Amino acid sequence: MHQARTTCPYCGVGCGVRADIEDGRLHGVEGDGDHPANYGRLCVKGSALAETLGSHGRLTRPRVDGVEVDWDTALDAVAERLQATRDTAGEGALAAYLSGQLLTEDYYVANKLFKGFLGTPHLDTNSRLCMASAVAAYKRALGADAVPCSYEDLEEAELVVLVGSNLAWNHPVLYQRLRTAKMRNPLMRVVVIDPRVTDTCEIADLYLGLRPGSDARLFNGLLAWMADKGRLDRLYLERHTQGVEAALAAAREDDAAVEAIAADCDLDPERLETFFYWFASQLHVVTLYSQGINQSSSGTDKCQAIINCHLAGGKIGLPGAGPFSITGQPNAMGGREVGGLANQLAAHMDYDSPGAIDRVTRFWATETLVPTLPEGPGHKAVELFEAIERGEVRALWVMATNPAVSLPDADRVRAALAKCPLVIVSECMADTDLLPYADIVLPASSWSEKDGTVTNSERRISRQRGLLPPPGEARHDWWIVCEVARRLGYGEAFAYEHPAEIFVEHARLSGFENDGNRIFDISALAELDREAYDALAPVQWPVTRAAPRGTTRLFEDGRFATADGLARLMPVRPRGPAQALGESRPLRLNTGRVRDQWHTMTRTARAPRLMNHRAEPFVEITPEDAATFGVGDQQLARLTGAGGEYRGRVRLTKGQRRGEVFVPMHWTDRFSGAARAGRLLAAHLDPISGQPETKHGAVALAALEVGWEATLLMASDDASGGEFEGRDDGAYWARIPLAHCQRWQLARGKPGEPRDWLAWVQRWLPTAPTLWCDDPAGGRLRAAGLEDGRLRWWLMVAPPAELPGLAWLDERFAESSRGQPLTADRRRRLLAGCDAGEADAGPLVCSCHQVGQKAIVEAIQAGDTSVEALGARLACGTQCGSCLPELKSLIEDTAGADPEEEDDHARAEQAPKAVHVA
Ligand SMILES: Nc1nc2c(c(=O)[nH]1)N[C@H]1C(S)=C(S)[C@@H](COP(=O)(O)OP(=O)(O)OC[C@H]3O[C@@H](n4cnc5c(=O)[nH]c(N)nc54)[C@H](O)[C@@H]3O)O[C@H]1N2
Ligand SMILES: Nc1nc2c(c(=O)[nH]1)N[C@H]1C(S)=C(S)[C@@H](COP(=O)(O)OP(=O)(O)OC[C@H]3O[C@@H](n4cnc5c(=O)[nH]c(N)nc54)[C@H](O)[C@@H]3O)O[C@H]1N2
Ligand code: SF4
Ligand SMILES: [Mo]
Repeated sequence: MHQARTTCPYCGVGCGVRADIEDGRLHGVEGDGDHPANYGRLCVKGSALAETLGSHGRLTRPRVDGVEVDWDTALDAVAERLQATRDTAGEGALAAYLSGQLLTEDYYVANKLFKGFLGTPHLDTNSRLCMASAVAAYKRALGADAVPCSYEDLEEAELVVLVGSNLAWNHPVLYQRLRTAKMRNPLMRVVVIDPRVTDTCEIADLYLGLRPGSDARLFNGLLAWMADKGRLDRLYLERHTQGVEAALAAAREDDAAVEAIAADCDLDPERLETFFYWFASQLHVVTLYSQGINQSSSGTDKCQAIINCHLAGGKIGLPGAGPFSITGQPNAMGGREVGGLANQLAAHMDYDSPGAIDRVTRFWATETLVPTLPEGPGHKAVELFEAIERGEVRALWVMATNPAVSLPDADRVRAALAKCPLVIVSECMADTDLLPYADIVLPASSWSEKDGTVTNSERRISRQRGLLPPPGEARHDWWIVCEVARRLGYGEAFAYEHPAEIFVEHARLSGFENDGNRIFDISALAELDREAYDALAPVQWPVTRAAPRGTTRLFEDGRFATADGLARLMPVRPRGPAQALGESRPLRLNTGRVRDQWHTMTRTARAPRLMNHRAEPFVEITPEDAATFGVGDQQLARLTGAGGEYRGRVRLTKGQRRGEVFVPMHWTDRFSGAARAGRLLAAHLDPISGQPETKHGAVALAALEVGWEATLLMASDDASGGEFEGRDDGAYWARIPLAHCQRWQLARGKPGEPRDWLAWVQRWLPTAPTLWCDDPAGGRLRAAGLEDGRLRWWLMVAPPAELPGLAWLDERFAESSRGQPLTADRRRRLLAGCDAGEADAGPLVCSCHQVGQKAIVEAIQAGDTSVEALGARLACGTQCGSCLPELKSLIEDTAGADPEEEDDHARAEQAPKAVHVA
């Protein structure tokens, strides 16, 4: 057994991981105590990494037109077809769509090939759906896409404002760091600004549950308030910025009275003014913002409104201060560094940066090529698919992202993909919603196999190391790109033998004719040899001769990356969501993430314990709205939006605002019949960044009327999914992988219709029922199929609330797959689904130690009314800590329930501490 060090492939925190390797297998992971992003911590997704590996379900052979081929044939086909498209339709017909989950080296060569050698500007990335507005605002305000802060600034701040970020679920390790810092510093305050009460509110001193989309009004209001109360840092503004007067004038175009702002944002004026006062009276303020700000048709302005307030108060370039855009994907930042957005060229140079086209042309030595470098920006993600729809773009290469799911108006995207004459997909997994649209499928290596670098949210470059060989014929993304480049005749420019060589070239370009003009400069790393690259310790850019050990904080001298060194405050005029509510679609749709899943679930759904926290697609809504729309808790509902329908299970929550619903972004056609959030959203874009408005849809809600519901468990080798998978049959199904079987949650028929389930079910069960217990009058059935005494399937027709805990049954499937027949006693208990006297654990709360809600509630009732006491008794919450907020709210609900308090909003909005406004 040996331990290797690498980096987690999920979120932008970029945690260091130590992996135990033995006999060519990865046995387990733990947090790397020396990595400055996490100092040994990992969240539940990171700690489950070992469970998501294995060659099962992986793509292992290239495919051309549906036929498995060898690599030479596949690479020849890619090169020939790209060349043919370029010959007939011009270079502008070629496009690539990349991802913040590629490594920097993959990204660099793809960008170099498409923009530099194929001569097309149409190379964009899924970061367009994620970071584009944050990037645009940083560039406009600070002169460069440069996150000023570090994680330690969150710990050193006196006030941390979390805007549109559910940090507890989406950047859990950073959240834990903040939580610990807050415990150590009782003076630190945390404000959460989010229309939803999330687990992040656990550490909030003040929660502002604002009207969706009203953030710019709120921060404009703050700017005006600071000016009115004499809280601007006049000296800082004068020396280091320009534009404050215009920004203030724009902010004052709306009524600047606190009451008026509060009314527009639907907030309590006293609480709002408390926030204003806290912000204005502290110098050490970090405002951390994420998709609640970015995923908006006015996201750039919202980011700017936040940055304006920081500049106006001089709260930037100091320890514990700054506007901190947190990145989502592990290498969204690295993609921005190489120029992976369609409006960028390379290494933080845009097409309109003075001399950039000429400089990059010389660096890549593409002077003699026809065509040479593109002259201006290409299509941004949503526009790219519109260009495909119009037939202008005719060849698309997608790497490490799933536009058939994650783009808004996703069915239209699917139609465009279906029409596109050449779709090439580089992917690790064998079964995704995108692959059916691919003419050429290229199997890529994945985390633990890939070798290169990623950059996290605080500009820290870390090595992700290749520890295991890829399964089958899967190959590294950078290698695939270079092989295609060679076949197109560009072999010399792509003759890399190792990612170290690519990284060094990227580092050289960052310093090439830089002269201090581009803040992204890692030229001190351009000398790394392969050994030094392999050993590279995490380091924050810029890394230059002047700062060889990296840079913790930017703009400490008050000089910004603009030509005159001054930061820009900009006038912001608040705009509401572009997707309008109306009679036919009266509810505001919010979409986002859940704690234990990653995006389209291709990896996280492979770890059964990560499926338990939220097993099915859902719709969160207040009890009042549910009553109005005639849907009940745990019943099925349908949402109708701009591009189609979404079906999921209702979860009543008091943390939601009235008139709003929340759905997860994760489910695809692989996991449910109609549960793609992207179908509900219209594609409205920010005019500057091109980022789509995926947080503010408009939907109608109705109950999904069904005749009966069932749960079917099938042995994993029977569960091909053939009957449902990929199909929307108008009813409801969801697939939930368990450790040793597949669970299908089904609903069919019409209320009052004769229950035809036996006939319906038997059609596709692998064997006839061996045991059954029928209650037609009650509409209930339990049945099981055995073969040679081994369990093949188990069925219960009943509402899922009646399900026994499934761990016992899953264990019986495990025995059966080992060839062990059921004991007579267990056979008798089979329809009950548990051993005599065994209790069901209830919904899973702690994924690490698999502790269910029932045990926790019982322990609380028995007197364990603190998270520490629960941890001591049940071990829940003692490993990664991701469930601590949930434990706390269970304690509040069970032990501390105050009957006067009617909802979570009321609880989160407890009256603020006394406010003294100077
Ligand atoms: N578990 C998990 N973690 C992840 C990911 C994952 O898939 N799963 N993905 C990673 C990626 S790529 C990203 S980009 C990040 C995203 O991280 P976050 O931005 O934290 O995630 P979201 O859940 O998309 O949205 C954040 C919050 O914005 C709120 N919001 C909605 N509308 C508004 C509004 O108008 N104003 C304000 N102020 N808030 C609003 C939502 O209610 C939600 O709680 O997470 C990363 N981490
Ligand atoms: N409604 C709604 N939509 C959203 C969002 C939202 O909040 N709401 N958030 C948006 C945001 S912020 C983001 S970042 C996107 C994310 O959306 P996507 O990028 O579409 O989602 P992923 O599931 O991460 O897709 C990555 C794919 O690449 C594969 N893959 C993983 N590693 C590799 C690799 O190394 N090489 C290759 N070739 N393939 C690999 C995975 O198996 C997976 O199929 O979704 C966006 N869409
Ligand atoms: S917080 Fe969790 S998902 Fe994010 S990098 Fe760390 S371990 Fe991975
Ligand atoms: Mo993202």
